[in-house]
Amino acid sequence: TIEGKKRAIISVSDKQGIAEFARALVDLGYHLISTGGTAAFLEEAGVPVERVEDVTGFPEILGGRVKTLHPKVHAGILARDLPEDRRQLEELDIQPISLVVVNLYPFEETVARTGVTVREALEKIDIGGPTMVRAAAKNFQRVAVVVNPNRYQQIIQELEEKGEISLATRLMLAQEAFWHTARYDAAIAGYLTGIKTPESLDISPEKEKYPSRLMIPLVKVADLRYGENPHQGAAFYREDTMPPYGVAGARQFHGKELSFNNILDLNAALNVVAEFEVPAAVVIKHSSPSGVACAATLAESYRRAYEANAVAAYGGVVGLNKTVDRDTAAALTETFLEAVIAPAYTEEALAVLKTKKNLRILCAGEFADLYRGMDVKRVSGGYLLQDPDAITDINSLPRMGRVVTKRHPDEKEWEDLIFSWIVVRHVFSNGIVLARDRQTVGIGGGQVSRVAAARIALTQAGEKARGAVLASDGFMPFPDTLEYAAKSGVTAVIQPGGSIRDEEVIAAADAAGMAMVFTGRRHFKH
Ligand code: 93A
Repeated sequence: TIEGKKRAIISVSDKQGIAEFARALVDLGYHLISTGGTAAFLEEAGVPVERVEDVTGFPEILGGRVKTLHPKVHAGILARDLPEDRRQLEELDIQPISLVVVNLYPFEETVARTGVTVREALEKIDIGGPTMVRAAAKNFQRVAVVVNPNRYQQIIQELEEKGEISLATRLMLAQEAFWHTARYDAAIAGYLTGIKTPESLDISPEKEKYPSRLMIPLVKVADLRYGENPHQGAAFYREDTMPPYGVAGARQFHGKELSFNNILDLNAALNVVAEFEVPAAVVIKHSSPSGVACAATLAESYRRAYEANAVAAYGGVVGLNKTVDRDTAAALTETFLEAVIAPAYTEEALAVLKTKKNLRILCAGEFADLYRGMDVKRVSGGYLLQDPDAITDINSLPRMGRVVTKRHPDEKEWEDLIFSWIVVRHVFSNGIVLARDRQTVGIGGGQVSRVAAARIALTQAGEKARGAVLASDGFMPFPDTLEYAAKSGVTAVIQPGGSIRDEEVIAAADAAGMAMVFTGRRHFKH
């Protein structure tokens, strides 16, 4: 074949882990070639390397802009294992290279810093690195390319076990490499597109919040059996972050394969319970909460969330915001559920839950930062981007909210008003939530009139509406919803306010002896 001694070129900006990796390669019989900084780093670590200048017979020039851009390097990478290619390499005294280890100038990290000038950013556009990466990836039939330092260990292990990097691994590495350079170029294109004053390279361009071109790198998590309905094909993708996060980063411990709708419901479940500091539980059906509750213990929270609408909860998806203990697990196994998601589970709890053969058990880890980046919605021919509807600062609500009625909410009402205001954010508009003792007693959502949503919530609550509070995701355009609620025994209301008939609505609340809070902020959800 083409190979004599195995040759690897190593040229990395991120030097983490490279000394150990390079040493292991030398131990496996590789001859190493490196660019200036990498060579110095490896020599310092006592790893023998040959400088790329000594291979090319040409110095690194133009302040490093031209280091590896040379036929001795690129023919060494691109040569096929064909008689004609072998002959040409021999004729021109070019040694074949079988492993390329490159990570690029940190362009994204550089432009993410504030105050970086265009001139500085341009210097961080790597040319030689991606050229080697793309050449090696193109030639994956013979060459392996490593762009991701997380792969070093795996590569060494494979070399130790099999004596070579398999074709399957080389293909996988090539895929990773081209995604890597594609993303790299997208970041550069995005940055350059944001430059409005090309005359001066010595200013730092203002960062656009919504870029004029958008590229979101996504990684496939799994092909799904089907989509929302069995006749629709589907797959699940996650954002290309390390580590993965949110519902896309959750680990499944047990149960049947996740379905498309399970993932939507798990997402909704996570979003609701992540709002609460105290133990909280939610049951989700069709992306909507059927019941939400807080209590002193997680088990009690779950029971109350379930009982909030026991009919709907059958076959639901449950979200919990604390480590699931045995009591909670026991309660969860009492009925049929599709899936449960929580930050963690005790061993005992898992053992109990696993007695349900099909129950999908998901571990989400800590809930930090569920709302990273932009919220995206698809429309025909395009996408809408917006800031996520940020989590309400629960503690500031009583101060933020303005009491508009003669009577002020008492302490218990305040607690329920805050609770219901948090929940109503997660109900499709028009949304109405009735709550009592931090348990939803009626939820009306996805209605085309507010009064219809209120009717559904009040009918569902029945007697439980007595002494409950009401949250409305948008303002009440007429006093009708409020009058209807008062008649059913609702004592306090929270809503954005801002209708031209606010005065009439306030008068109706005063007439009924209700307390009402205006938040000044609405929470539509579509
Ligand atoms: O300026 S470059 O685009 N020109 C090159 O020929 C070249 N070859 C490798 N940058 C080049 N590299 C990059 O240098 C690599 O992608 C790597 O990020 C970096 C390693 O340089 P050093 O070994 O000197 O630290």
